[in-house]
Amino acid sequence: MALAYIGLGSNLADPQAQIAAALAELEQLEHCLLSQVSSLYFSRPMGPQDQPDYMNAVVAIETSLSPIKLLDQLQAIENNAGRERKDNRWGARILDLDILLYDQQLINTERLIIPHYGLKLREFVLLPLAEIANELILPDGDSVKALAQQIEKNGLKVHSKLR
Ligand code: ROI
Repeated sequence: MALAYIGLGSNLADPQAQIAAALAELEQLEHCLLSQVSSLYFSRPMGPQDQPDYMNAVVAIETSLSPIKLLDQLQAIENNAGRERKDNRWGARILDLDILLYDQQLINTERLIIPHYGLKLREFVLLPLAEIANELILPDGDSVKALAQQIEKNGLKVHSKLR
């Protein structure tokens, strides 16, 4: 089994309900065990500011799925939520599920880059990750705890418990 960390984000169509529904779907995934769930965080948009605020969370999943099979499953959940795959990389989204880490693997392909490029730069990823994996060391040797202590909070707030 591998240990993967997944980032969840939403800023459309009742973000809190979207994250809760995604969590329920992650719990049902075959060959996956949802092992940890962060709090739900309220966060200001990174990128264009003319979009609603976000809800974000991070979960840990033990899985026997390969990274690409896991990605397929996550994209199916995004599509079920009504996510449109158009060119809106920096725009509002109903549901975003990103593989942040997959064990200590480094993956750099057209479909998948792991560790996720935003991991160390985004408070709404790093702080929920630190909540559930404060002792984690990234593949490049950086400590999640130290990175989380240093990053600008940018108005990030714990909104509620998910578990
Ligand atoms: N901003 C926040 N706060 N949370 C996100 O999940 C998020 N996702 C994105 C962009 C548009 C970069 N901004 C975000 O994809």
